[in-house]
Amino acid sequence: MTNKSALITGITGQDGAYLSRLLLEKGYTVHGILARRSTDTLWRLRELGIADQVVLMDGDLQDLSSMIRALERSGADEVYNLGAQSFVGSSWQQPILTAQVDGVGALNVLEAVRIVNKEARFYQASTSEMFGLIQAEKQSETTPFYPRSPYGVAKLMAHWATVNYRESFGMHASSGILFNHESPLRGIEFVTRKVTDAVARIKLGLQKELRMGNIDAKRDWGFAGDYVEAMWLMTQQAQADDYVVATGTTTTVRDMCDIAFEHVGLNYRDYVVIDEKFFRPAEVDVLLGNPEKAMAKLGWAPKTSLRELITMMVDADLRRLA
Ligand code: NAP
Ligand code: F7E
Repeated sequence: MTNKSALITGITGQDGAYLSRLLLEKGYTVHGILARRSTDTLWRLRELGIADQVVLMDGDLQDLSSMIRALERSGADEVYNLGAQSFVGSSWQQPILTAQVDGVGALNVLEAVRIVNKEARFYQASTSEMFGLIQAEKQSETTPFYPRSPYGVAKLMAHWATVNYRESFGMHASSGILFNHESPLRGIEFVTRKVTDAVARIKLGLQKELRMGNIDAKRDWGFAGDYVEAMWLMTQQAQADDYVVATGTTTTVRDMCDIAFEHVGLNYRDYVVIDEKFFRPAEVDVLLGNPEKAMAKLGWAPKTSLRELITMMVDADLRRLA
């Protein structure tokens, strides 16, 4: 057990909830930034039964002063920057907000760490979306980036800011280039959860069809619970570095749908309707990560197959709706 303190931006998100649970289990005092909203955003922390075990502080990634205050008040030894406008589809509608939160926001956290405690270890939630129009069949830490959305562009800024603060100020700043990771706590707008929620509704007679965009897109999907372990392992290393975190297998959205519908004895072809509304101005057709460095240096490995993940999500949605 440790007596360290951690600060998590994005604590109310999918990864924030799983990372909080992991750090609490290890004995950390967990602090989190709560961005002001008119709705209740604590449902994930409640589902994991940890809402009253974390210390929440008002703040916004766009407000440097609130980040400095959070660093001072938490006395954080480790800072995990998970906060973001994380939905790629929305980033074309809100490109400037996305740049401010996902790009400049990360810089605000790096500045707060540099100003308050340069020795604190920093983790940046980078993304496979930075590879976008892929420049290698299997993407690794050395694959050139080619983002295809305002989200990918903003995240690329944050990634390079992390590398730059490591090189300029000797900060322990790591960038985790995580491929898609999902769970029963995934936001409903993302494709896996949209599908598992719809499958549960259709099975229970609450919905008739499922309208989807490009189901030929391919993603390297893993389980968020496995991926937060990689985040923590990065901050425990003697040297900060950048790591791809992925499963090393890729699957079409179509085949993911097939797994989800099949789990409740249905055929996706009977329910999925293609709707132009869900296509993106520029698509990332295929992502496939090479996690060899994370496996070799962090001793990390994914533990959950796509079938296990999707069936876990369908079962969770069936339970919620029942
Ligand atoms: P998520 O569920 O969408 O959570 C995003 C979090 O950011 C929420 O807690 C949200 O708060 C917070 N947030 C949004 N705007 C903010 C602001 N202006 N100030 C402070 N906090 C703000 O995302 P996730 O799936 O957990 O992903 C975690 C991080 O990893 C994100 O940075 C994402 O871009 C990145 N990432 C995700 C994946 C993936 O497949 N999940 C892969 C690679 C990278 P509210 O709850 O109040 O909205
Ligand atoms: O889309 C296609 C869509 O929205 C996956 C974020 O966590 O992972 C996530 O970004 C694919 C895309 O995730 C629908 O066009 C088809 O090709 O679940 P998604 P994403 O865009 O890959 C990365 C790594 C992040 O960093 C992001 O934060 O599925 N697709 N039909 C659809 N997608 C959605 N959402 N809805 C559809 O109806």
